[in-house]
This record gives sequence, C-alpha cells and structure tokens, in this order.
Amino acid sequence: MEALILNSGLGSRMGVLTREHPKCMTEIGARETILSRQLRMLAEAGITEVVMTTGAFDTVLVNYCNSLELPLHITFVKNPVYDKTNYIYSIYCAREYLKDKDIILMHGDLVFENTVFDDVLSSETSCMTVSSTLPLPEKDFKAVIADGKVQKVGIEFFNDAMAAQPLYKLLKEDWNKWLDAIIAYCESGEEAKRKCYAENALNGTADKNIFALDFEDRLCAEIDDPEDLAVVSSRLREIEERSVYMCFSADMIHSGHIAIIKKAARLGRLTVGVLSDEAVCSYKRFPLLPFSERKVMFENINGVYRVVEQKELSYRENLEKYRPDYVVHGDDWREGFQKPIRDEVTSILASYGGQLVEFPYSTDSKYKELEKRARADMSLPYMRRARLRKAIAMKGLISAIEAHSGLTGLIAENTVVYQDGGARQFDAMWISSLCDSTAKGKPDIELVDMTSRFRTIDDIMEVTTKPVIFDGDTGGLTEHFVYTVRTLERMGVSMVIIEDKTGLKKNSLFGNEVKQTQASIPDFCEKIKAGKKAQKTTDFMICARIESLILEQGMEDALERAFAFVGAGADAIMIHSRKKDPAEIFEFVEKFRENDSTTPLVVVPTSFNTVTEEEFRDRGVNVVIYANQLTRTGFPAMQNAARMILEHHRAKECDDICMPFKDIIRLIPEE
Ligand code: SPV
Ligand code: MG
Repeated sequence: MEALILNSGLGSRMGVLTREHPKCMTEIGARETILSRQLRMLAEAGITEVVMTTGAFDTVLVNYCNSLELPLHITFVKNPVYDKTNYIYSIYCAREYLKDKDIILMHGDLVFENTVFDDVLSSETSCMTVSSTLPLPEKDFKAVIADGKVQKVGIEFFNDAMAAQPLYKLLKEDWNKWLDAIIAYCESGEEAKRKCYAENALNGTADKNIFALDFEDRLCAEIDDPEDLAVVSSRLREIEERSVYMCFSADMIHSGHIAIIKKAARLGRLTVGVLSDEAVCSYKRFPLLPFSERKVMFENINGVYRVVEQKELSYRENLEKYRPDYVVHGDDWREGFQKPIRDEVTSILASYGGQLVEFPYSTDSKYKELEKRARADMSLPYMRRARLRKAIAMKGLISAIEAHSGLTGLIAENTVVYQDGGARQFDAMWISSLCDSTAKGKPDIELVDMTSRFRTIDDIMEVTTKPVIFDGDTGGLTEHFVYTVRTLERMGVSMVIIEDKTGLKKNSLFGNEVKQTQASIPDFCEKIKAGKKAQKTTDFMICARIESLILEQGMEDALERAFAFVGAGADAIMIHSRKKDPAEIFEFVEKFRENDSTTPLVVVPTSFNTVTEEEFRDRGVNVVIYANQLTRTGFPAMQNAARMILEHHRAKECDDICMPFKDIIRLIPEE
C-alpha cells in the first residue's frame, strides 16, 4: 500500500497563512501541522511509500518533510503548472509512480481522526469517505451513492448524495481505471480537462467499485479558509481530551491484548483498570503476579496513559470516578457470566453520554497453552501450599468447602456463582475426617489410618489447584504427628488442624453425649511445638482446634488454651461449638481479638449456620469451613435414587433426579 498526497494547490483562501509555505504546513495544534499529522498517521499504519505532488514553495515543503524524520520514503513530484491546472494534472505528473498500486489517496488539506483512517485502511474494498449524518455542503464535494457504491463525485450533485471527503482507499484494479481516465483527460489536449477535478474523470468510468465509507459525524474535514482552521483545531483539541477505559485481569499478555490496547488508545487517552487480586481470585484463578506487578506490566505498554486499580468485577466505581468517553471491551462479554457486568456498563455510560466500543474477541493458542501451564503449576506442592497464607492475608476472610474424593474436589474447585456483578467461589478445600470416614463407611474415630487419608488428599490434589486444609483429628501421638506434618507439607497441603483431645476421639458434634477427653494444655503445646519444629517451610500452617466449648469447659478455658497454643507456635486457632446460637463463638472471637489481632481464627459453622461470611469477617474471623455439606446432600440423594429403583423395579422413575449423562461426563476435564 502506497499513499498519494496532493499538495500542489495554492491555498489562496487561507490568506496570510499561506504566504510563506503551502497550506498543508498550517499548524492545527501544538507542534502539529495538517501534513505532519497525515504523515505520522501513515507511518503509524506501517505505510512507508508516499508520493507527494508539490507546487508553490516546493523546497520549503521538501525540507519540512525531511525535518520530520519519519520512517517514510517520500517521492516528491512537482506540477510545473500548478498555478494554471488542478490536481488532476498533478496526479498525471506523478502517474509513473502510481500505476498498478493499491493506494491511499488524500488531499493535503484534509484532517481526519484516527478511527476514520483505521476504517479506511481496514476496508476490504476500494472506498471513499462520506457522511450519512452531516448536511450536504453547498460548495464542497458530494458523492451520489447507489447500492452502497459511489456513482459520481462532484460539487453539483444533490440527489441521492452524501457529503464526501477526498480520502480514498483504492485497490489497484479500481485505481488503474481511474488513473487511465485521468491520463486520457490530461492528454486530450483540452485545456478544461486539466483544470477540472480528478473526480470528473472518475465519473466517466464504467463499473466503479468504490464503496461509500460512512464516517458519520467523526472528524474528516478539509481546511479551506481560516474559519475551517478554527473549527478543525478546536475539534482536534476535543478529540485529544477524549478518554477511554479498559479493564484487565491478565497476568500474561498476548498479542490480542496488545492489539485491543492499540485500538483503544486510538480513541483517546487510555486508562487501564487492573483488577485487584481479590477480584481476580473471585472468578478466575489466583493471579501469578500480584496487583502491583500487573500494574507495572500494563503501565509499560505503549498507548496506555495510566493504570488504576479496579477493585471489583463491576466497573461502576471507576466509571463514576473517571467518566470515560469510551469503554472498550472484546465482544465476548455479550454472553455468559460477564453479561450482567456489560449491562451495568452500558447503563452507566448511557447516564452521561459515554459509548461502549466492542472489538472482536481474540485470544491465541500460545496464551491458552500458558494459561493451562499456569493452572498446572498452581497445583504443584510449593505453589499450592503457600497460597492459603497469601489468600488469608489478601482477603481477610476465606471460605473452604469439604472434599472427600476427586469428584467433590472438582466441585470445590469449579463451582462459581455470579452475583450482583461479581463472582464467588471457594478459596480452599477442607479434607474432613468425618466425611472422609463416612465416604469409606467408617465412623469418625481416627479409624481411617493416615495412609488412607493421604490417599484421599492425593486423589483430590490430582484434579484440583486450590489450597488444602487437612483435618488431622488429634494429630495422634506427638511422635507420629511430626511425620504427618512432614508428609502433608511435602504433598502441598497448606494447613493441618489438630484438636486438643486425647484418647479415643469422637466427632465433636456429639459433644458430651459421648465420652471424650480433652488434652492438657502442656501436652497439646508440646505437640504443636514438635510439629512446628518438624516442618521444613514457612508456608505450612498448624492450626490448634479448641474443644472447650464443645465439651462445656467454659469460655475462660477456651481462651486460656488459645493464648497458650499461639504461644507454643500455632499459626491459627479454630474455635468450635455445636450450639445453634453463635453467641459463644462471637464472645470467644471478641475476647481473643482483644489480645491478639493477627492470628487467624477459623470457624466451622455447621450448627451456627445462620451467620454470614460477612458477619464473621466483621467480627474478626478469617477462615470459614463448610465442613460436611457435600456429603450430607450427596448421601440422601443417592439413598433416594436407590430406593426409587427398588420400588419401581427399574431406573426410569429416578431419571428426573439424575444428572444427565452428558453433564456428568463434562464434570471431568480431559487432559
Ligand atoms: C470434620 O469435618 O471432620 C470435623 C468438623 O472435624 S466437625 O465434624 O464439626 O467436628
Ligand atoms: Mg474431624
């Protein structure tokens, strides 16, 4: 693609402004002339060959072009009779440089905005810029349009016409026809045919294939006199002040990101909102790079004016703060979980006259591969183990759900709920002794041995990436516990929770209905100390679980234990209760927090299940574990199906409560 710029005209209507240089050198902004803007846009579009016709002040013009030092090769062709002919003759003079080329043709006094030029460049057919919204000008060019194609161009056409500007893309087959007509005009010997518009020659050609490209009310205008100059300059200032907003969560950048950033930056000053770590975690995976590093990454991309934090998936806060003229996004969010976010964006933009611009969504296969690898990395022990501490530090409160098999692990891993413009998913998995034992048809009395419990962890870890909190029961003998700690740590488990009981452990939810004995404070502290000494990394956490409320030993006992266990090195405290009323849990949390504001607190609200995570967070809790709900919902459903089959002597009747076969297959991701 080559550009042809017509700069032979005298520009006499500009008055003093063209006394010492040609019209194209008129300033339209700070350090910008009509010509420097055109040439810069051509260079940015990757066009390197330019043919420029010249006339008056040709030396000034050539020197000026060279002084711009743009990566362009410009062939200057002087029309020796520029003052007696029109630009049809200038084109004729340059004909040998123009034959058999796809060209962008523009008059040297034309100013157009980036997006108009982008549309012209990306047109697959030959085109001329027209406006369906501007009024027909009295004296300037109009194009007669039929079936979307330009039939005639001139100042005299008013029927079926649109305002038109001399900015064209011409594919060589169309351009050759027009150029031949120009040559025929200029060689006809008729004076008038060298003085008319080049478009007169175009009008006479048959089967024109030049499509109308509608720039509507975007800027695309010629500067003929000082009034035009004032109007165009002020519109350019307006355009330069336009602001654009985009949001990214990415911790890896691919070519699609760069391409859309480039397009967005052409609409105005681009502000990139980078999603907070918390928002990324809420709907995707844990970011490989924290917010601060992702921010720097985007700040260093060409075209990005500034980077700000977007705290939530919803754009509301930032749109209300920055009120961008445009929001740019890929068109992938028209469907699926992002649709409510898009709907909110469109309504906010509509409230102040902003505009949503969507470009076709693109990703690339290398990126998909990297994303897959990132997910695989997240499942590796060293990556997974450290993430629980990070998540607690980042979010303040995290939630974990029980998993006792690969399948329940997948549910914990993949369940996402989109709500109020945001997304929610579990942060971690709880490997419950109760549910692990129940799945094996055994009572929860430390009967399922560690080798078997490790097997469950392995099954779950094999198909998931989220951090694991392991229910270590009493931790067993201290001499055994140190080995358990090392194994769990090596496997990539993030936290083991051990309860301060001794002897035959029974499930806490029985409370004092069964005989259970609490370990002494010194004994349990010894166990914690031994465990902490045994671990090899700083990531791994040992959480001490206090059974004083379960065994009705009183609040004072619970608190005394909590502080002693923290003193012995416990990384977190779990306080348990089997009361429906959360009062004693709240009291414990409040009193504990009076003396310790940092040690994470864990709760298992199986009984006191009316309390929301938000309330727990406000009271100072850090980890909420939903300890058994998958087992308790799955088991009755299975029992019901078995009963139905027996009752009906066939399986048809339980079809309605069965997940479709196709869906169950889809639950298991294929490698
Ligand atoms: C478990 O899930 O195994 C627990 C929590 O230890 S609870 O059942 O509430 O004791
Ligand atoms: Mg348990």
